[in-house]
Amino acid sequence: MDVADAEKRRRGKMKQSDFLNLKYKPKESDLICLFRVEPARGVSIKKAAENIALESSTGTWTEVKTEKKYMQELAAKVFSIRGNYVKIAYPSRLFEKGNAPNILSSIAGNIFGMKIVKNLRLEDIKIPKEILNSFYGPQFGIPGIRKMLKVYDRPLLGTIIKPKLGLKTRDHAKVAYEAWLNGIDATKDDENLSSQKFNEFEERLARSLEKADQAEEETGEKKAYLINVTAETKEMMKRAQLVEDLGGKFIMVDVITEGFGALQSLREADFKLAIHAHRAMHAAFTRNKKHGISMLVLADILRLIGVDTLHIGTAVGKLQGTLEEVSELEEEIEKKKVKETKMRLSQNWEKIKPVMAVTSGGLHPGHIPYLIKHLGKDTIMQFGGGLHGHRLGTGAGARAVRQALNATMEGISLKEYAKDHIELKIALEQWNGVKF
Ligand code: CAP
Ligand code: MG
Repeated sequence: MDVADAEKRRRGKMKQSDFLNLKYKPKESDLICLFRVEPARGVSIKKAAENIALESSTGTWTEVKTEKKYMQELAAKVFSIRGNYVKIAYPSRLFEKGNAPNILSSIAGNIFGMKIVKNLRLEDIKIPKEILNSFYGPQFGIPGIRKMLKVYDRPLLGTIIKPKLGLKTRDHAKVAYEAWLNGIDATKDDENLSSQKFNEFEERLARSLEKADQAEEETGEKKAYLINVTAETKEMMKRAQLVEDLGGKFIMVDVITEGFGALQSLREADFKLAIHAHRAMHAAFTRNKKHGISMLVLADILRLIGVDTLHIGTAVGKLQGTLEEVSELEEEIEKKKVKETKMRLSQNWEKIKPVMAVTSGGLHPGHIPYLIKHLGKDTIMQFGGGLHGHRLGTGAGARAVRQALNATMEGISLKEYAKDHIELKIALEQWNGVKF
């Protein structure tokens, strides 16, 4: 082949610079990613950004002979660089519709390990309508959860049965019953309880549902039991089926350790069950502000796949997350339209239902006024230690939680209300000074 021919061929191929076009106007159908990029020493931000775009779409570290001209329209494009913040547009044809792991393998895949970046964080994603439409989204969402529990005008109250591991089944169900009876709407398993020998799934399910029915009859309120179905995928599906067969209405899954593909299988099996998403392990990649994937992105993927309730943090409890971060997360999962900020992209969720935010981790009744003030009423407030640790036990702990909620809803200070509510009084004495 002569030199001119070779040159002609080469012109049909992509160059690294094809992945950077600061004049590019993203199309409605593009998926947009906002990255925070810290290039490696001696590398320009443009070069680093270009490499992120190519590695996460059609390119690799060198031009390859196998490229075809028809692929050019699939290249991701860096279209904005502001300080360390880089926006990249991905044509939606790059992705298989309705395949969450596939999308993540591109936009949150190899790029985090590239030597050309010192640190790289995927801050947010904006999902186009045609990708939104290829997923199920939540089956129940906030309105469905409220309808299920017949609670429309206040936050829902939940508890995690504690100790998190070790209770025998009979005791586990008894603790749940005590909590329901004394004002709690939903009791749930802890993230690391599945079907250990001391508390096996089937028996726990049967006994707890029986106790939930009993509590419903005695209180006249609706009660939910969120049993943890996290397991190997087929086993998880079997467990979910069993919950449906025995008349349960809610399940919980550790969505990160379970995996996005398995979660999709669960959602798309369309059991008549709400899905509570516990996010154990998320902080391994969301906590570092310079590197990894933000919780906002995980929340987007989880809303897309279709969980009904999702942990967002507390701002005041034992686990990391500022009020600003927790509030942004709540907006991301609960609103129909989310506005753009420096750290966040806009999103129109179209027909995808809102996910109810769960605030949990080191909470006690004294936190309720703060939580309602800052996070509003569309939350599930969950108390583990801050309920079962009450000096007078689970029943009193549950009453203290319900009293603190009633006081706040009636606009009365907890201190005032505690004067004639002994359980709340004790809870405040016990925990108001605790610092994390
Ligand atoms: C809370 C909890 C939850 C965390 C999860 C725990 O118990 O059961 O798993 O809230 O964190 O095991 O820590 P306590 P996040 O009420 O006793 O703290 O909501 O941030 O995902
Ligand atoms: Mg837990």
